[in-house]
Amino acid sequence: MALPARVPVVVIGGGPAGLLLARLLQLAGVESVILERQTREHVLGRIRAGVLEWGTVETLRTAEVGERMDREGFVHDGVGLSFRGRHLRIDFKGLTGKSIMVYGQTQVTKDLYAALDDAGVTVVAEAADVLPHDVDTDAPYVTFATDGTVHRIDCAYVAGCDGFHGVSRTVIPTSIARTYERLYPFGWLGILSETPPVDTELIYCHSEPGFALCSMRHAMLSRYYVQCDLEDEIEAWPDERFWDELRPRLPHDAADRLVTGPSIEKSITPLRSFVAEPLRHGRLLLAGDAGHVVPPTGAKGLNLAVSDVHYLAGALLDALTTGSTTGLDEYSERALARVWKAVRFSWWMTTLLHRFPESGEFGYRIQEAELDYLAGSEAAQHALAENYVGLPF
Ligand code: FAS
Ligand code: PHB
Repeated sequence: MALPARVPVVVIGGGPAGLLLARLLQLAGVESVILERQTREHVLGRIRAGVLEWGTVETLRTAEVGERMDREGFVHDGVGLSFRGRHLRIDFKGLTGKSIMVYGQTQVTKDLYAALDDAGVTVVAEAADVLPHDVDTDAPYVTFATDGTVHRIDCAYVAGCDGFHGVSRTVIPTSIARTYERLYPFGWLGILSETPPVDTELIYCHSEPGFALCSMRHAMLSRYYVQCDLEDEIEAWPDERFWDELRPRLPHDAADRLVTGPSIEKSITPLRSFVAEPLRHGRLLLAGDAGHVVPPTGAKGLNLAVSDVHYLAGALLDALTTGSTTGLDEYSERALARVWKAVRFSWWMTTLLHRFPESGEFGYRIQEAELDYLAGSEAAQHALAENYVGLPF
């Protein structure tokens, strides 16, 4: 692969954030190179988010990668919350005028890769030892190795889109970087099964045994999650145990409709809230999970990556085409303002719906009281709805 010696932007990370940023830059005529640590098969094999906020839908359409999403995605006008045998529907459309799109992150990633390939954007897979250099100067560069050969690419800016475990955040001096974190005392065990979903919309379940979520990818592909112990190993969860654990957490009608089948994917995800500040250091900009992580309860992770990139793409284009760095100077504060509101919402949904061992029965009854209040308050439902469909970019 012939690599350029210099490009305006080097993007570290070929997940949704890095791919979308490179796409928006390319559509504006700005060249970039994406350096991805894993193989493309590995990236596309990840099963992650399933819900797109409407701002994300519109951004993907702007990036000219929304055609398959519009054809194969499912527009949902609400979600269900179940608790104490009740089923409360939050009417997004009626309350906010907005909907969500159910379309897997895997498909979003596939669509972005296809568009970047068609446009001839350089995506280096299996890039090892990626490292940004001199990001606090006007001449940053990035080194990495492929097939044992070390390469260097000079650039004007480095976009750190390499996720929570990436390298980009580590080059910000500890004297400058501030981090905020909350670890939750449980994880999510998720499965995919080629079975019909239990309902036409998602159901978030609060129950004595613990949290569960019923989601889907299409009419014959269901996505389920149950709250599990942090120490749980996937080997201790044969399919039969999963279904036996899921069923009692569902509302009775959904439990009666549940169609079980072999899992085609099964994984355990730890839950954390994490924010790194600032999202900029010199000519290094962080976007997506490289800068923040949320528990998936609010379906915000992927959507925050999109809003970060929405802000960052505009700021980079201003700097590269007009020389104005105002957008870059404001990027971190602007992105973090939206990030923290989504971190709060994700924390709130998680604390509302999961069993917290240390909170005991009092904590469980408080959760039921809050759900009962939600059921009786249009104002409370409106607040949940406007956060879930996505606050304005
Ligand atoms: P990503 O982590 O997706 O992408 C970063 C990329 O950088 C990866 O491809 C990685 O291989 C690469 N990389 C890392 N280090 C590198 C290095 N040193 N050099 C080069 N490349 C490097 N969100 C939801 O909304 N709902 C969910 O249900 C949900 N489930 C999740 C389950 C799991 C297991 C995880 C980890 C996350 C989940 N998320 C979920 C959040 C997830 O969707 C993220 O928010 C989303 O992937 C963010 O996209 P990126 O910022 O691009 O980060
Ligand atoms: C999913 O479908 O994977 C999904 C949906 C909503 C969430 C988390 C995950 O909050």
